[in-house]
Amino acid sequence: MLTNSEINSYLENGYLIRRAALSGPDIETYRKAIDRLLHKCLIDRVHDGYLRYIDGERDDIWGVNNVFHPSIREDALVDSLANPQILDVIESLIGKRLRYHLCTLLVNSEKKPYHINWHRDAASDGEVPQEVLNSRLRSHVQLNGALYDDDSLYIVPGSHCRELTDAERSVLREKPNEEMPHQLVVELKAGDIVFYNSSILHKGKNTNRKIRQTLHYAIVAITSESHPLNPDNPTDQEWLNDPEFLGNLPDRLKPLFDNWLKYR
Ligand SMILES: O=C(O)CCC(=O)C(=O)O
Repeated sequence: MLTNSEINSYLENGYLIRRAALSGPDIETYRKAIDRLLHKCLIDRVHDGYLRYIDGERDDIWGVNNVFHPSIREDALVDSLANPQILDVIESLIGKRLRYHLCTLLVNSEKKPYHINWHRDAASDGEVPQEVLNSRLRSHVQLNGALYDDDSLYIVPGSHCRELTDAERSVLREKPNEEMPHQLVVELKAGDIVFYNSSILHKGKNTNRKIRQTLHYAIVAITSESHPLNPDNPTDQEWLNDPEFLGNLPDRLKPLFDNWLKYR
């Protein structure tokens, strides 16, 4: 699926952009599913606890967590995780033994600017020891799949595999959403997908509320170091045990959710 040069570029830079990965019909199908899902969240007010609120206040959102939850689930979005343009790429990057980790939707806020601080996903202050960063090079893949043109994700290429520089540390401590040395705005057209290592320094910014519907998924690799029943995983997703959900998954996704149960 990927060339060696694409894989090496991902490992070296911490991200890989696949242009026009999603077809026009897929984009249309996913957008419609998201419109229905947002209606359930914002008008019917189901699934409140999983909304990503701007500034923690409950009047505007920038995303929805756990979009496979039965109260809002849309089959088209479940299927999107099995899209070969997503799953084949993830397999090329981290192997075929995979475990579900997160399925989120990122959207534009309606009233307030969206601007979150620079961070690494596992450490909001960015401080992660070198050996841990080394161990995460192929431990997982995160992605943003744009259904509308999206320039909200900012990254520092190459920062996933090294500790912070003094200049980065001072931005994180003193002005944590301002310009970072060597920052790159990830410019995605509708249908483009960026795959990235979530240890990369990154932030989100959409201060003028430009329309955004972006799939935000993460999958982890099962390795010899994976722990059965990992206690770090969220425990509030009992719905993922639902036999109806598990029984109706696309075949390619079944092992990912079986492994979620085994290695949780
Ligand atoms: O808006 C984005 O693309 C960044 C999201 C992000 O950093 C996060 O979910 O931790």
